[in-house]
Amino acid sequence: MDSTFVQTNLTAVSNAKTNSFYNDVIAGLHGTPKRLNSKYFYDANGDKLFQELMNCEEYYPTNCELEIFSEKTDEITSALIADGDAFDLIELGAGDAMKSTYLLKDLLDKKAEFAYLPIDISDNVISYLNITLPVTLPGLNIKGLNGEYFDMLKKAASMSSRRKVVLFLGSNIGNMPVPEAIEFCRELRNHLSEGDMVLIGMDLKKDPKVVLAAYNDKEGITKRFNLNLLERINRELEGNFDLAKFDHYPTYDPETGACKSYLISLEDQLVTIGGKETISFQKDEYIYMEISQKFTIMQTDQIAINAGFAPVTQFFDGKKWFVDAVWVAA
Ligand code: AVI
Repeated sequence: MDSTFVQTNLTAVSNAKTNSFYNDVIAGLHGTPKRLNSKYFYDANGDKLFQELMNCEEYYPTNCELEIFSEKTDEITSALIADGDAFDLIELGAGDAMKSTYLLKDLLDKKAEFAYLPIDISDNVISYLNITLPVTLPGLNIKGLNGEYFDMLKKAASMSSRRKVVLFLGSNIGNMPVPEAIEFCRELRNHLSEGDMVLIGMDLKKDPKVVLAAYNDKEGITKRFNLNLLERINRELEGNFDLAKFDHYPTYDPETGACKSYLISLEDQLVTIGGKETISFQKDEYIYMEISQKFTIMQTDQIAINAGFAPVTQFFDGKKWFVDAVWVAA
């Protein structure tokens, strides 16, 4: 293939990505209230900050889920193997696949017949997994898929007719408001067939002080994680946010389980984006940045049923702060 053609297409793809980022940012900041979509947190710097966050003292969800995967490996893989027929293990947003590596190793030890299909929006992540996992896990049949979740699920379905087991870990589902989370699970169900399974990680309601501290860490990593999106807008969309003029404000409502993060404008100010859009902020005005929903166990079952799944079993950490639930497509 002509290299100019490849380059032109790559530029077109990256322009399309930049355009939808730009359009979402402008629409969000012109809205009332102002908002930004937390899916844009994860540029290279955001990825690094999230890694730092996962290692910080207050951010418990990662450690809870790691405890479940390391201590209940045998029970989890037995549930996924079910009757023993071959399956595709598909992970949505695989990242470094640290948690799933526990399952992969155990499935290989049990000589289960499966292929691992990690899906991630980052092509760096997919290349990394495609290269490193077969070395650390000899015998692993891996085919990384780079793209949007549902596009890649469709692709996975066209590649094999084997039973599907989908991993959606880390309480990523909590970054959607509950109605959107149900809609997402319904769409997931529509991409699956009866008998396919989902293993979904969900953060649970707990002492409100513990939840709030996880999103208000002493080192200020969560603050930098939120401010990084403004920095990304400055860098990629020619914005001129002055980061020192915004503060991070997390809240947790124990009644609804909604943990929300805001950036607060510290003064009246004007921000320009892309050299042509001016956004005005009043002192104390907020930008709604992210929701990290916490669930009750009953709610997790209700979401499953609402979306066309039947809850099968649940795995908890010792403190019962986090659940990994197994659902089967009904
Ligand atoms: C990725 N997601 C589940 C994290 C969460 O807990 O909502 C993102 C995060 N935001 C602030 N800290 C962590």
